[in-house]
Amino acid sequence: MASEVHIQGPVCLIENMKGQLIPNQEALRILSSINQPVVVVGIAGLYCTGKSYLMNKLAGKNTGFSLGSTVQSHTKGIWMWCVPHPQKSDHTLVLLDTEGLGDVEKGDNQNDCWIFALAVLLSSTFVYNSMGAINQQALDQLQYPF
Ligand SMILES: Nc1nc2c(ncn2[C@@H]2O[C@H](COP(=O)(O)OP(=O)(O)OP(=O)(O)O)[C@@H](O)[C@H]2O)c(=O)[nH]1
Ligand SMILES: [Mg+2]
Repeated sequence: MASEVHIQGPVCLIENMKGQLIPNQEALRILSSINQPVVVVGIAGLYCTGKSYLMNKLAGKNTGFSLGSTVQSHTKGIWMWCVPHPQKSDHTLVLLDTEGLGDVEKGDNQNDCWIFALAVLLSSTFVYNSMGAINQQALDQLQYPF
């Protein structure tokens, strides 16, 4: 695969503009330039729950996906980061970080559903990030895309 893909940081894959989800052409070009197997790990969950932080850790980095510093939701749309797979030298790891769900200021449940569903569909391994124990509320929130 082209080494340029690896040296880039995260790029926006799906832009969330005025409630519409639009694929970013540059990100699609990067993806189509990868000519080896990919492992796609996506994450979704409530906003401000450390999703971007965790994905940076999965990339083996402290920085990368932009982190929030307030109580407001931070990541918008779906962001992608292509890094070498830590164990399979002939694979590329594609990390997908998504916009947090349940932001009361945004208040767009339908848009949340689309983001959640896209993350599930795009991922070969999907991480549902929830705070604390997996309780009934966390399970109820899994109804988002269904
Ligand atoms: N020390 C520490 N800080 C964390 C951890 N997880 C998240 N944070 C901090 O919590 C804040 C929010 O984390 P983000 O990763 O931006 O949360 P997010 O779920 O991506 O938020 P949205 O993009 O708004 O959905 C950041 O300042 C992080 O540095 C953690 O496990 N340990
Ligand atoms: Mg985030």
